[in-house]
Amino acid sequence: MDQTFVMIKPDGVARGLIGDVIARLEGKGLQLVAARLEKLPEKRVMEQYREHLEKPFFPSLRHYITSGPCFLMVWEGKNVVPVVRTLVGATNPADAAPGTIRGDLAMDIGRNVVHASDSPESARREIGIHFSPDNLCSYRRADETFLYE
Ligand code: IDP
Ligand code: MG
Repeated sequence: MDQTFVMIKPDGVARGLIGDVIARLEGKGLQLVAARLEKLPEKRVMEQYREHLEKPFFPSLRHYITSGPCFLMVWEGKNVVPVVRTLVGATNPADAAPGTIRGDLAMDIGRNVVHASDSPESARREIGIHFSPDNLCSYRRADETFLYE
C-alpha cells in the first residue's frame, strides 16, 4: 500500500487541531501507521525542506517549524500522496478550497497548519528522515472491504 508523510506544524499543534486533522484523514479511509509528537531538530528541518534552503522565506520557515512541537505521521492508502494533498489544499490558505484543511482552518501561507509529501519519492525520503522502518505498524482496518472495491 502507498504511504505518505504528514506533519501537523507547531501552529496546528498549539491551536488544538491534531484531532481535527486526524479525523479528516481517518474519515476518508486512510490508515495511520506511525505518529509522534516532537520538537524537530534544525538538522531534520533542513533535510525535510532541502528544496527550499535558498528561498527568501526559508529563515522564517525554519524558525516557525522549530518554534514548538510538531505531530509527525505516516498514513497509508491507495494513491495516498495525491489524496492527502487534495485534502490539505493549496499552500496559501487564501487560495485553498473550502472543505480542505488549509481552506477551513488557516489564514496565512506562513501558518498553514500541515505539511504533506508532494510525490511518492518525496514521501519515501521524508518518512526516512523522521521514522525508522520498525516505527511503522502493520495492521488492517476492519472496514477495508467497504473502503475498496
Ligand atoms: P507545500 O507545503 O504546500 O508543499 P511548499 O511550496 O513546499 O508548499 O512550501 C513549503 C512550506 O514553506 C509551505 O507549506 C509554507 O509553510 C512555507 N512557504 C512556502 N512559500 C512561502 C512564502 O511565500 N512565504 C512564507 N512561507 C512560505
Ligand atoms: Mg512542499
